[in-house]
Amino acid sequence: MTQRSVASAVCIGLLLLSANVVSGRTAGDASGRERRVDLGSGEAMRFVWIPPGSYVRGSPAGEAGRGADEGPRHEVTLTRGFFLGVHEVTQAHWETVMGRNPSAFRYGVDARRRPVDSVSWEDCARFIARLDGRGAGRFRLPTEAEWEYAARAGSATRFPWGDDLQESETHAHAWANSRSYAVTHPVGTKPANAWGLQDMHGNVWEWCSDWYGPYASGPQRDPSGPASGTERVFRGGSWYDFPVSLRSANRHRHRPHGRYTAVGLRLVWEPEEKR
Ligand SMILES: [Ca+2]
Repeated sequence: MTQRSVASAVCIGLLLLSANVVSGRTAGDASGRERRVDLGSGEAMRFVWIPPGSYVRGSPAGEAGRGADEGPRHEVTLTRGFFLGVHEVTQAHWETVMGRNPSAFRYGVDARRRPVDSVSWEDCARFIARLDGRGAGRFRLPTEAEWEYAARAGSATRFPWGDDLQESETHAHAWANSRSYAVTHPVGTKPANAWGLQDMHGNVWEWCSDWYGPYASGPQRDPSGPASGTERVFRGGSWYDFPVSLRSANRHRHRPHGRYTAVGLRLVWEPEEKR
């Protein structure tokens, strides 16, 4: 390809991307709660608007399976709403943006619709930087507080579908051990929560933006975790974990360079225009 034809191809690519951005800004459901951001190559991400509000973060002392780091419970107020991915980032999304697919579960006819796995927190930062350069708005990981707010979707029980003490209902709502057959599954094949989000629980854990640290006591506004740390938070449990790890309040973490077959991500999208 000559230099001129490369330049032409880049221009055409930019025009196509521009068209995609326009469709990203206009496509959505009638209420405007859901939006679609095209990535090119026929791939798109869906986002749903999560309104601002308050909730009680953490678990009560008596919650079955509780970890000590889930308290003290405290009220969190999120003063700003945000667009959160309806689904985990898929292998197709990742490959479209990064040009490669690092997933352990990349084989099989449905692999491209499965969540990307084996991506570190640092890999996610690189993915987001590349997405940000596409002119379709800005992207980021949710804060841990945003993640739990969205996962609970107004619920205060162990899981958004109830306390499920026998954990017999979990598998109707989420991909978890021992009904996941030890693999990830295409996103969006389990029911959505009350706010339209799927697979918040199970399939893959989801990196959050926060450093891991103990909760402070007392009400908090827009918390974003400690200023520094050694491990980053991920949430929600996975195909590998038994249902108890899928509880809304459960917290887990690892060093930011760690890659795990049970950990992926979900994005927040910040469109350029003001709402
Ligand atoms: Ca998940």
